[in-house]
Amino acid sequence: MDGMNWRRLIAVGGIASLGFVAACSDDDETDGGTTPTDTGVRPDGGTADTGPSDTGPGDTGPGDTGPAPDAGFIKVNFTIDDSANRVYDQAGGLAWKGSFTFDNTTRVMVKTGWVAPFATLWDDGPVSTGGHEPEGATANDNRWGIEALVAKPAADEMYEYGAISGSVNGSDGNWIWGLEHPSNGTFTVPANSDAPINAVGLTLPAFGTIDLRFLVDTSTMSTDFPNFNPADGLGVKSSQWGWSVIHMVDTGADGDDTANDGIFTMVLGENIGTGSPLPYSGRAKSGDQPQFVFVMAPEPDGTGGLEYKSAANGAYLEGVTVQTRAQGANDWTTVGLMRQTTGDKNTFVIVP
Ligand SMILES: [Ca+2]
Ligand SMILES: [Ca+2]
Repeated sequence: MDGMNWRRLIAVGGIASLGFVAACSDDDETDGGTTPTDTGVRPDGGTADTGPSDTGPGDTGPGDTGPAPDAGFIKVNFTIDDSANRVYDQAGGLAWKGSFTFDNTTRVMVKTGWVAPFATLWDDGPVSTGGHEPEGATANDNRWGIEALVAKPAADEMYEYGAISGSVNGSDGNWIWGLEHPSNGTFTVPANSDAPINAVGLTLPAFGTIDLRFLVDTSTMSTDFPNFNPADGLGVKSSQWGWSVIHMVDTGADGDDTANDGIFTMVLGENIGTGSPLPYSGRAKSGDQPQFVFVMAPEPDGTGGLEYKSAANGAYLEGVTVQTRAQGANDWTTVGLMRQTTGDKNTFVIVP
C-alpha cells in the first residue's frame, strides 16, 4: 500500500443525481438552453450572451460563465497557494479532487464517489471578470482557484477532498494534499442556504535547500523477491514530490557514485527544475518527513512495476539508504530510516 490507497476506502454513490442537475439547470437561461443563436440577456442581469451555441449551463459563449448565481446553486470555493515557490503554470495541472465529479465547462459539482473529472484550478481572476477563480481573487498571483457550483441540496451534503497536480482536463493526478494536511479535507453544503462556502485550501510549503539522495543496494535487498532482476531497474516515489515514480540510475552519473555496481541512486536535486522530471518540486527543508516507496521494474513512463513492500509489514528497509546534503556541502549524510507503524506503513526519514 502507499499514500494513494485511501481511494479504496471511498464509497461510491450519488451518480444518479447527475441527471437531476442537468435537467433543472436548463432553466438558468432565458432561451431554455437550446436556441442555436442566443443573443439574450441572462436573468441575473449579467453580460449579454452572444455565443453561437447556447446549451444551458454548459454554454461557453463569450460573456457567459455558467449558471446564473441565483439559479439554485451555492458557490463552493477552493484555492491552492503557490506564492511561496511560484513554480506552477497551467500545464502543472493543479486540481481539486474529492468525493465529487466536476464539469469543467459549467463548473457544476455533483457528489459522487471520487469520480473524475475533477476541478481544474486557474489563476485567471474571478468568474465575475471572465476567469474561473472565486470572487475577490487576483489573476496571475500564483494562487490557483476555482469557484464551483453545487445545486442546493434538499438535505445537508458533506464532501471530502484533497488536491492533485499533473491533472489534464480534470484527470486524476499526483496527490499533493498530504504536504500540509494528514487527512482529507471536508466541507458541507447545507440545505436552505445561499452563502458561498470557502473550503479550506492548500498552501504549498516553501521549498528548502537540502538535497535528498535515495540509494538501493540490489545485492542486499529483501530475499522475498528472488526473481527481481536489477537489470529491470528501480524507481522511487515520495510524498516529497507528489508520489510520481522517478527512475533510479546506476550509471555513475546524476548523483550515482559508481556505474554498474548494483547500487541504484536517485538524487532529488538532479530531478527538479524546468525541463526536469519534477518541474514543480524543490529541495527539502529541515523537519520535512518525506515518505517513500521503491518500485521494482517500473515502465519507462513510471507506471507499473512492483512496490518494494510487504503486504503484512510494509516497506522493506533492507538495502535502503537515504542521505541528505546541505546547500553548498560536498558530503552526503546518512539519516535514520523509519517506517510508519500504522496506515500505509511507508518508509520515511526526518530531514535534519
Ligand atoms: Ca489567482
Ligand atoms: Ca551505482
